[in-house]
Amino acid sequence: MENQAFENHDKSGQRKKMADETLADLNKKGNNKFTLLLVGRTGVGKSSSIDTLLGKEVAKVNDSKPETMKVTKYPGQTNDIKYDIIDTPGLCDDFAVAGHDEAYLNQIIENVKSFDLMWFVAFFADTRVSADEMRAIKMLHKAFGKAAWDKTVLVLTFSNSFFPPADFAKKLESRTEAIQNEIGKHCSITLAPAIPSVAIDNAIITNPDGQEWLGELYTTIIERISANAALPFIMATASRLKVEKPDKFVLKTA
Ligand SMILES: Nc1nc2c(ncn2[C@@H]2O[C@H](COP(=O)(O)OP(=O)(O)OP(=O)(O)O)[C@@H](O)[C@H]2O)c(=O)[nH]1
Ligand SMILES: [Mg+2]
Repeated sequence: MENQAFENHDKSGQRKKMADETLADLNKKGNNKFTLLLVGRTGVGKSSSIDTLLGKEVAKVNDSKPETMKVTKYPGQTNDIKYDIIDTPGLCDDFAVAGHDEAYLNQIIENVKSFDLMWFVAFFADTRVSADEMRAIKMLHKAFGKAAWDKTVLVLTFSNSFFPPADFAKKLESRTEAIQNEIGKHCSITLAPAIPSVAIDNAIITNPDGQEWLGELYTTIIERISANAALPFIMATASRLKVEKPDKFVLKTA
């Protein structure tokens, strides 16, 4: 018993040492940060989703409609890793039409020099891609070209608002395809179908199929985030990771 406790203590000591060395190495190389770009209509849960992922309040959760279209940067730091969350309020909303597109596009280009991952956030249960989402997709393509879609994850929120739960998997497929098809109008036909989607619900830890969604969101991010940012992202969330299987890490819920 005593030996076991000693062994566990020793193991965690070794892991801490490894983590410290990795951090020191990232710092030395100046590779200790990442940037996430959030896109989606008002109220779809952009801020809530990022807060759930990082386990703390980063972006302001809003119950009212924002009236300004202003690209906002939320800088943060966890475990010595710096990150920028860039929010694009209004980009996907009706009130942004009527000649403002060009101004907003310039604002995006000016403020978002580069990013490591883009979340395209949309309601899971919606039946179609809205006209304003279509416009936003067009603008994003104009701003970043097809490279943007390589680093995109479709985050489909409010999953438990969907009914009936038995059709969840079918709905996930059709909703994903609809958004991929819209993106596919602008980039290559092979790129769009490869954009992954994750259904989530910020109010409930499971999806309608009973599966916890946070682990899948986490692993999908690791697969899509730019190569340089993967390790900093893992380090920023390391204290919340648990080993589910020898080769599979998942995030502990907050
Ligand atoms: N039930 C449920 N509520 C959610 C979910 N995501 C967000 N909410 C709630 O919906 C409201 C809007 O969430 P936000 O995270 O502020 O949405 P947003 O997309 O950042 O909104 P804007 O910043 O205004 O564009 C808040 O009251 C959240 O608590 C979800 O997946 N399920
Ligand atoms: Mg928000």
